[in-house]
Amino acid sequence: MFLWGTATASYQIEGAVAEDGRGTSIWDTFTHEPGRVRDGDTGDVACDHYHRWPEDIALMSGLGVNSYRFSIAWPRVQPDGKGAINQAGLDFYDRLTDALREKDIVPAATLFHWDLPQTLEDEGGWLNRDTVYRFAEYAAAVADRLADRIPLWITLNEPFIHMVFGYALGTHAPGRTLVLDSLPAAHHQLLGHGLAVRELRARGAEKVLITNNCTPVWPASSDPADLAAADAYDVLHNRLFNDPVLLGAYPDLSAYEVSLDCVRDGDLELIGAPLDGLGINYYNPTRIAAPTGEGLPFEDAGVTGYPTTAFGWPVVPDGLRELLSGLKARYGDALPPVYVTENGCSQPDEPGPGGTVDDQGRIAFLDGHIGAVEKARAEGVDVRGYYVWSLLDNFEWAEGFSQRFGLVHVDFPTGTRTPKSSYHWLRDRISRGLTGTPSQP
Ligand code: GBH
Repeated sequence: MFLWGTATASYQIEGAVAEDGRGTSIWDTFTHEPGRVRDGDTGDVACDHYHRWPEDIALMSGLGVNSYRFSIAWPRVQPDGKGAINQAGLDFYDRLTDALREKDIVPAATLFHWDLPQTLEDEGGWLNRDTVYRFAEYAAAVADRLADRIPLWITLNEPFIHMVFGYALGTHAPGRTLVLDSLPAAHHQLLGHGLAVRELRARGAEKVLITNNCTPVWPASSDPADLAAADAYDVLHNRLFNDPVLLGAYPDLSAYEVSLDCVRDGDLELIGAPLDGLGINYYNPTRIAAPTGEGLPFEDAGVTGYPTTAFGWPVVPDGLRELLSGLKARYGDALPPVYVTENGCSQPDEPGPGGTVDDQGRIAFLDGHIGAVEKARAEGVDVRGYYVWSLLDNFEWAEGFSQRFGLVHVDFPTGTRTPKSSYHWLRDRISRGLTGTPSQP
């Protein structure tokens, strides 16, 4: 069964940050520091999904999806990131899981979508190897409670973005600006992934994945310097995260003045444990040129000549086909089935007559990208799922509520939900199925 879904993340939709014993995460801290997030927005209330989840499940049911990717907030489960398990926090995901199953919607749970307990950040966060063992403990606690009913697990969401925005550039929590000294955050997240795989499997989890955000890398020209720069970028963005989980080895990092001396014997065996799938999030390709100054071995040359989303990101549906086929070409038999765990676009807030939201741009975006999945499948890539980011307009990290990715419009702060034109279009598109597969569900 091809999985058609929508995706969300705990901090971006839940709100209820002080309820039922939830602890503080790095995003609570970060959003309450002046100047970090556009307009001072926070996830304190967000979409109030913590209270409105029955309505959100009804929306998914009406949309006709057969899966829902959500994330579990570590600080709800373990308020201090270690020690006692807060069953009241797990109760929320327990209710959600059962209600989804009742509607024949396959729950797909992500264990970590960036909301690290603040207590762990105070001890170094993902730069500290101890966080890896805390993550394994948390994974075990979640699996103890839910592995019997959640068939699809994703250990981490986009460890690259968490490392770069959170630890290298500081535009996301925890707001550190270590540039290339952030690399241990990559290795420790990946090792946490490896240990979590073991805990999930020990508790009978049916399918275990990791989600990496991947981008096709386009050299700005055929000049050897641009080609070398593009290769260096591909290593940092894509291969640093895909190679160790699929091949059990890090790529050659010699283009960078970095050391991975935090890697210990046995780590890569854990990181390279077999997976049941690779989750990939795709937004756009990246065009890379040789550096003009000191520092990094590449420069972002910008993709031009394509329409852009409200965020300014280029819309290149064929980039998804290129990415999927490229993964197959690089990893061959080592590539497990692929799930597109996020794809979507932000659009301006355009309320129309009678409370409607006519987001034709999103319809064109989704139509093109679903077509790209069909083409990749025709080229032999085993793609098993497609999740739209996102079900709801939500808290878009450093951009607060200014970027809207939802199939469903959310009026902030009242929380009123209104399905957009894309919601109705997608319901029809799902019912037509993918080429080469019987119609869904
Ligand atoms: C995902 O990250 C996250 O998983 C999700 O939480 C988030 O809400 C969603 O995407 C939307 O942002 O400057 O043109 O080269 C996506 C990571 C990083 C992908 C920035 C696009 C830059 C585009 N994104 N990237 S461009």
